[in-house]
Amino acid sequence: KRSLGEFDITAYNSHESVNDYLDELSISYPDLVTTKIIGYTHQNRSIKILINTHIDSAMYVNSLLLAQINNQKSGAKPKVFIDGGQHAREWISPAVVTHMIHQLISGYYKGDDRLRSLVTKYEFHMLPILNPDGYVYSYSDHGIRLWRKNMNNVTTTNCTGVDLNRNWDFHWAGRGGSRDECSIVYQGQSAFSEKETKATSDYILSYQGQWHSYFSFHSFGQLILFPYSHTAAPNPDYEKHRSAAKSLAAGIKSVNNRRYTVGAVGMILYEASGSSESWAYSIGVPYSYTLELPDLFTFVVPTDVIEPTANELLQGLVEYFQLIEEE
Ligand code: ING
Ligand code: ZN
Repeated sequence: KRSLGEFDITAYNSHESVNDYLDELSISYPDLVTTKIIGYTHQNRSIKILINTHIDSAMYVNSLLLAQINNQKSGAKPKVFIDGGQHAREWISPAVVTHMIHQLISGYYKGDDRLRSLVTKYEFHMLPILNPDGYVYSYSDHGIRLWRKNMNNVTTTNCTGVDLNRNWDFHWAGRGGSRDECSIVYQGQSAFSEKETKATSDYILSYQGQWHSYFSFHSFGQLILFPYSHTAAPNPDYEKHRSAAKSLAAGIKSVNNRRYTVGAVGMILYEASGSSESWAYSIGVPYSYTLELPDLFTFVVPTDVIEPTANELLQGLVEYFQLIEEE
């Protein structure tokens, strides 16, 4: 069996080796990270999440005291959910989430103050591959590289699967999804009909009220998108979402000069109902985003884009949290 050092963090890895890597991290750094299986797919693959459970003792005691002073219920750290790989063909997304996990851990041990403060102040719940069956199909020599949906109800090629980002329970079956099984944006038989969206949303709901932010990584387009997605109308927190997104974009740009465009999904992209970020916002996650990673006009991105993208996103997150903390 492969050891930790053998995982190639700069490559596109199989679902199995990403999951093994997460477990190896939790074994090598038990005081920093834990993994959890949050559910199983239609083809019985595990949906695995990694959490930085580490508590810096001084910070933690401080937050408990503060919570007492402010008469709050708990001194728990604000939680941040990051998922990738909701769409099978968008390989850069799981690769970047995995790379960010790697950097957060190695940055922590190397004493990178920037990353240290991130994992000390926030509890990251990171799910690199939300759609394992689709990813495996896209990854396989016998599959279809540009597959988007999951692999529920395998029939003739295009009519297989559900578009997971049209299956969430917020304005499900509104504009931008399809009732046609053979459509690339097939919304499923009902909201949360799919095991992947059901498992992930149940997990998020189990910590309802504790989330600070939700991020879903897709490709491509270099966009930072926020609710609403089912309509072009602005959400009630539009200005707040926009200003936080702008600091995320500024942090990203400061690293490799890559420019991200900021806006509400329904305003700057297209109307798409039943998406994860609008659902997360609807259940009370204060800040919720879909990120469209670098725009090379294709889903097939060379591996040398992975690391710079992870680097700039981490700096983006640093500046994003700073801005929100200052408000
Ligand atoms: N794009 C997204 C999609 O699901 C999107 C765009 C973002 C829709 C947020 C709804 C909400 O169609 C890709 N590339 O998947
Ligand atoms: Zn996508």
